[in-house]
Amino acid sequence: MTQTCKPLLDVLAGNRRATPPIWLMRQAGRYLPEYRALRADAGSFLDLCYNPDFAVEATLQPIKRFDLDAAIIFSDILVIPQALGRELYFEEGRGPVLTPLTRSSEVAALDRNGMTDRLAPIYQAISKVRSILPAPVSLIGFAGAPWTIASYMIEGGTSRDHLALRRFTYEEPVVFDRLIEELSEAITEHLLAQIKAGAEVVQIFDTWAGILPPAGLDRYSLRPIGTIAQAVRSAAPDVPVIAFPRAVGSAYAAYAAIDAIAAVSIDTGADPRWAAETLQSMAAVQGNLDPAARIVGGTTMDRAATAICAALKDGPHILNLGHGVLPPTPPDHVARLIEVVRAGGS
Ligand code: 1CP
Repeated sequence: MTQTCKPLLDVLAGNRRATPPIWLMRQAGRYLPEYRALRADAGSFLDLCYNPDFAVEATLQPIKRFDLDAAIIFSDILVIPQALGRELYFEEGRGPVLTPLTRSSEVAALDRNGMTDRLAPIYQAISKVRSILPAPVSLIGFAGAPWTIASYMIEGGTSRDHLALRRFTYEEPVVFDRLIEELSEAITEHLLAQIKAGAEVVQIFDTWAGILPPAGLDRYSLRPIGTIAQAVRSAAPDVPVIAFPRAVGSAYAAYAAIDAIAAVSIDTGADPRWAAETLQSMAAVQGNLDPAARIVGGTTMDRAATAICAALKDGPHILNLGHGVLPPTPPDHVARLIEVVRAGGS
């Protein structure tokens, strides 16, 4: 059935549209003055995430301003380790800080009991957003992938070389497998709770997949994401799963080949013509405008967006960025991007 009233769901069902649906990773956030004001009211980033009224407002801000096809619930991938009992806070100018996980006893101590109770404010925010979103706009829930969440847990925050994480996989393979398994269960539970609350699509962010060697990619990214997507499909067959294994090059094809994955989100470095030829027969393709071109705007942005849409026009395509919106993005450029893409249809 063609769901023309919800363009994103239509494309995720495998249909091509004259103009692609549009949403942007990190479409809520610091580049919006109204977000900065809300963030100041909330006090901290985590207060924004865990107060349903604030989270609803942050989710809706980009929808009120721009003609987007989807809202993504305002939250973070790091709520899972926190809900499993790890310490988390956000430091101004530095990003997330977690107590680094180093021992097998700390993996054994991760506690999934009560996790969804601790994350209940997120589900409340989802139900509220769903009840007020305009009918054509789809609501996206999300989670980090096990590998990317494990990265923050082991490194204790953002890392340049991920050496502690990479060493851990070789030095403690059994413990690491256990961690990936535990996170996979937690992620599945969190995604299903978001779906129950009203999420119509879910996206799995594997931001750091691209640092894995081939055997590790298969073991720690592709397989766990496949297992999670399959579990979501079994419990909620109508809810499509988008996978974003960032910077995995030709391995995107292996994700697109997974039946339970409806779309693959490609990063800035992937060639959209290659994606059209290789991926689009297996899955919808989401992407992949360079966030820097979006900051520059003008004809640079217009040309980049038009080229991506042209390359992917013969199959299911969702226009998005290759990675998240960067704080210096002028909001006007977002409005212009949407206008250019919507005008390009044939
Ligand atoms: O106000 C602030 O300072 C908070 C900045 C911020 C925001 C707006 C963080 C901290 N998280 C978010 C929201 C967020 N994070 C969303 C919301 C929905 C949206 O509008 O898209 C989503 C989907 C995320 C996902 C996320 N968080 C990822 C995966 C996607 C990606 O960008 O690669 C990752 C890796 C995180 C961790 C995280 N959260 C925040 C920071 C600063 C970071 C670290 C990023 C890094 O290590 O580079």
